[in-house]
Amino acid sequence: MVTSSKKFITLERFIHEQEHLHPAATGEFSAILHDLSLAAKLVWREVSKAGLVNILGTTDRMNISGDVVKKLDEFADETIYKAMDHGGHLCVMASEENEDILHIPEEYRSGGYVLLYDPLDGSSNIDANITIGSIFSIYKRISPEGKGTLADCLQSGYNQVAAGYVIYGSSTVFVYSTGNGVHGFTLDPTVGEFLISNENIRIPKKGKIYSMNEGNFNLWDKGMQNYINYLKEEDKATGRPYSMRYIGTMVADAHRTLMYGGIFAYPGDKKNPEGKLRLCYECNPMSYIIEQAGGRAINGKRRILDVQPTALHQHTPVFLGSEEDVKVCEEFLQGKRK
Ligand code: AHM
Ligand code: MG
Repeated sequence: MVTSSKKFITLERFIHEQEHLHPAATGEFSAILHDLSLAAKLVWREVSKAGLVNILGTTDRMNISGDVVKKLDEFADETIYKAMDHGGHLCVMASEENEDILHIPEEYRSGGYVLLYDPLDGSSNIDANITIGSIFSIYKRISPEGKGTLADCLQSGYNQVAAGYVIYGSSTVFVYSTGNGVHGFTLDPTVGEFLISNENIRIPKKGKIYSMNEGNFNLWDKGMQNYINYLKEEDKATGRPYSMRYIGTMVADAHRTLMYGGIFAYPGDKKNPEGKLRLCYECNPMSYIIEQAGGRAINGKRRILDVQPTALHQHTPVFLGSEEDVKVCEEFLQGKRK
């Protein structure tokens, strides 16, 4: 018999094995991750059909079975909510697509956890068939019981008990961490399972790629401009000039940064001093993953995960990636280097 060293471990089994590392675990938390992986498959199924909608016949936003065709981001938003609302493990949710917190329907039990999610990140890329993703973040509730509250959702990122994302790219990958390393699972669509593909991902200490919307260069402050000019200078010892890669989907740009190293940023600028990305839905979960993989994530002044959110949809500048790259960037932002 030919044997191979490859392990076929499903996400489901991996989650159970991780649960056994914590003797006090109730299984509640594992159940949330299971439900999320189901939501990811349902969203993937729709995302992968996106380009076919016109071919399969839709008129006036009605599909062939007579249902109204929803925008993909609305579909993803509802799908994730519905996959998660009845498990009995969550007390409240909040989604980037909704202004207010989302309560668990009265008929279902409330649990001990809180879920925040960005259902479809990079949605402006959908029509061009460019990679998009979903992002999630899980906290323990701080309210004592009953319905979850806004305060449950407005916790600092360091309180996250798990975070992750799903990237719908050339393959679909589910990446998550529960504070015990970062693990990636690739969807095998033929069996409908996420199989382990990247166990214990570590971000390189330093990379050679920078990723940001440089079209905003003239709106950035001097420190940021100096940093970009520095990255473009030639210097063999520090591997410059760096390459620039920018997809415009945070999930994809952050995932590449996680795998290859370097830096991803969305700085504040003259028009939007707090940048474009959201602290609770995008920056906290991504910062958690990057830190768990050995990287660094700051808002220019401090660690992202230490920021106390004051509003669900608040924005924050973000600089994340390889430890060394983010440190050098920070020195430029703080005027220590010019
Ligand atoms: P979205 O959540 O509406 O898709 O917007 C967020 C996206 C991020 O994925 C990405 O990093 C950023 O917007 C790109 O913005 P820009 O087009 O300004 O570069
Ligand atoms: Mg987004």
